[in-house]
Amino acid sequence: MRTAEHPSIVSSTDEPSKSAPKRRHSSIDERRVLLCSIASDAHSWNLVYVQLLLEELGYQVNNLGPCTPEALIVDECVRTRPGVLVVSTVNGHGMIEGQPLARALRRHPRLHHLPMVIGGKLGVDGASAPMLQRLIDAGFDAVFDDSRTDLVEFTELVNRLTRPVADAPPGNHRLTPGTTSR
Ligand code: B12
Repeated sequence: MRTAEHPSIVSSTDEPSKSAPKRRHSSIDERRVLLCSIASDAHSWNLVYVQLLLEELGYQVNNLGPCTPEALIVDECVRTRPGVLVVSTVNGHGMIEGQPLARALRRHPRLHHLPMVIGGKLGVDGASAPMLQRLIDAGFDAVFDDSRTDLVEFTELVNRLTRPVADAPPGNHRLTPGTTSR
C-alpha cells in the first residue's frame, strides 16, 4: 500500500504486527549495507551512486556490482549479516526478476528478518502501484521506483530500518518480515 507519510513509497502494511518485535541475531551489523543488482542488469553507475550516497550517511557499503547472481546475493547476506540489503536496478527487469530474488532470500532460514529494499527504474513501461505491490508481496520491505520516489524517502527509510533495536521507540515493528513502518 502507499502510505500517507510516504505517498510515493509502496511499502508493506502499516498495521501493527500481532507478534512482538523480534530481536535480530547479535552478529548483524546495523551500519553495514549489502548493495547489489539483479542478474540481468549490466548498469553500474546506479550502484556507484547509491553506494556513495549511503557512505556519505555513514554506512559501510559492500557493493556486489552489476549482473549479481541470485545465489551470490543469498550467500553474501548470510555470510556478512548486513543491516539492510539494497537492490538497485535500472534495465527495466527489476519488476520481474526482483520477485524470485525476494522469495529466494525470504526462503532462507537465516534471512526471514533481513530488511531489504529495491529501487531504480523497475519496469520497461513505467511502474504501476499494483506492479510495485508484487515486489512487496514477494518479500521486499519497500520499493522505490525513480519515477515516483526521491532519495530522501529512501535514506529516511534506511535509517529507520537499520536503527538499533535498543534505540527504537516502543511498538517499532521493523523486524517483522513484510513490515516497515510503525
Ligand atoms: C549508460 C547506460 C547504459 C550502459 C551502461 C554502462 C555501465 N557500465 O553502467 C550500457 C550501454 C551498457 C547500457 C545497456 C543497456 N541499457 Co542502458 N542506459 C544507460 C543510460 C544512458 C545511463 C544510465 C546511468 O549510468 N545513469 C546514471 C545513474 C547514476 O543514474 P540512474 O541509473 O538513473 O540511477 C538513478 C535512479 O534510478 C535511482 N536509483 C537507482 N537505483 C536505485 C536504488 C534505490 C533503492 C533507490 C532509492 C534509487 C535508485 O538513483 C540513481 C540516481 O538518481 C540510461 C538512460 C538514462 N539517461 O538514464 C540507459 C537505460 C538505463 N538503459 C536502458 C536499456 C533498455 C538498456 C539496454 C537493454 C539497451 C539494449 N537494448 O541493449 C541495455 C541493458 C543491458 C543490461 N543487460 O542491463 C533503458 C532502461 C529502460 C527502462 N528501465 O525502462 C534506459 C533508461 C534508457 C532508455 N531511456 O530507454 N545502458
